[in-house]
Amino acid sequence: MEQVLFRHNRPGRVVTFKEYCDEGGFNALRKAISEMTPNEVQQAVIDSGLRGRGGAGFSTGRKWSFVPRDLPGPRWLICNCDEMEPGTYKDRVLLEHNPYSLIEGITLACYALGVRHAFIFIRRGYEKAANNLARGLMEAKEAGLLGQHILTSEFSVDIDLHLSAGRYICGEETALINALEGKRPNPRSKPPFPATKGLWGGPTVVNNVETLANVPAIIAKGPGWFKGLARNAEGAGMKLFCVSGAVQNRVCVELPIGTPLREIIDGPCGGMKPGTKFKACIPGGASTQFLTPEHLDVPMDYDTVAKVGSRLGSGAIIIFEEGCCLVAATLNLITFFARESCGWCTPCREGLPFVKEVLTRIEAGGGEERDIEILREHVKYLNYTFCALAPGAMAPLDGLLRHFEAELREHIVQHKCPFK
Ligand code: L3W
Repeated sequence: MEQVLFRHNRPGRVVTFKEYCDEGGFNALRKAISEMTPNEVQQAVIDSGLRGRGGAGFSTGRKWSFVPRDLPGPRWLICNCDEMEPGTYKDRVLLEHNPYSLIEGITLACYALGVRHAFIFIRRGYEKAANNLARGLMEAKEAGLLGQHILTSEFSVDIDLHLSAGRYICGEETALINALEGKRPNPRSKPPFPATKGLWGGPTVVNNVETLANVPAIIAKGPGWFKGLARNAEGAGMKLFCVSGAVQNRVCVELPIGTPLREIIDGPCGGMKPGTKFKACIPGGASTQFLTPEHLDVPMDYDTVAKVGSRLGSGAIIIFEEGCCLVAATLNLITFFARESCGWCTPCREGLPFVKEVLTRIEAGGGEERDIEILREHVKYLNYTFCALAPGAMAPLDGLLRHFEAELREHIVQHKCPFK
């Protein structure tokens, strides 16, 4: 199968700068600088249908187009490598094998946007990925592909690697911007969106690693080719899916967007763990809704997954088997979100620990019938916050209430977890 992001991968080691260049690496940058205007690069990304791979799935080219080009003062690009969504490890796998597609992608994005200074915001725990990037940035600079007068043109850009102290909230774009400014990472209210008012008040684009790493191939081979890689008309391009939970092989694979869930499980994952049966999954990191056996043939693209009530999110699929308690699984996720809340918005700060308390009680057998309504109300009210953390935390709970209310009720009626 054609690979875009994993094309240069070597088993068990990082691709070298020479190998990447020998396989056509940095030719997209050469092509853009010598043959394309910045607007043409942006238009190619719009036409490719590339959507943000960090979780929200927003059109990348459209996001770029929001950046005002006529304002005085600098504008910025930030690559979000603060990957911390539970179950999500795709950007780490990508960068441990190849830092160059990202470096080339960032440089192309800066060319399109007229940005002179970009940052890679990476969590400190991603040591191997950070080392690969640091070396890659040096190699690209020495080869004249980064820094002043790239490929002897008028185009110059610097990329700084910023090691984050690491909290989940730092992956939220406005909290990330505050962190980069040296402030406490509380999210900012949107609008204004970062595209118009972001880092130090300047127009700022924040894109995920996987998103930017796709850009060189789009420029090299064209937007039509990229779009056509998807399995269906709703999708565009490839997607990294990282699968964990009750499958035979827990893998991070690159597949066409729109590949049905069943094929991902039965193919690269080698099926369910022996003796287990699929009960449910969370398709795109912890802040998405449960999918059930009736969704096994759903194509994994942004629009179709949204139509069945969930989100493709980051493409991190967590699989649960029959006999596994989804109340406990949801409690586990809520515990994570409650801990990671920055505490800025009251519904999030107070609501998440309360939801955790209610679910803990139900799981321990002390739940009451009215708890179900209380949980339902919180799914509704925890949407009124600056950022997506609390609404995201409510997604699996909402899914639990929609698809597995009977399981919640069993806990209450039996005064214990029915799976223990
Ligand atoms: C200008 C408009 N820009 C939307 C931009 C906005 C953002 C993007 C999506 O994250 C999920 C969350 C987590 N003018 C705009 C506009 N934009 N309208 O488009 O925006 P939105 O609001 O749909 O989503 P969001 O709040 O940014 C929602 C996940 O994303 N998340 C991401 C973490 C990512 C990493 C990573 O990449 N390493 O950690 C964080 O919350 O799942 O549910 O850029 O500015 N009219």
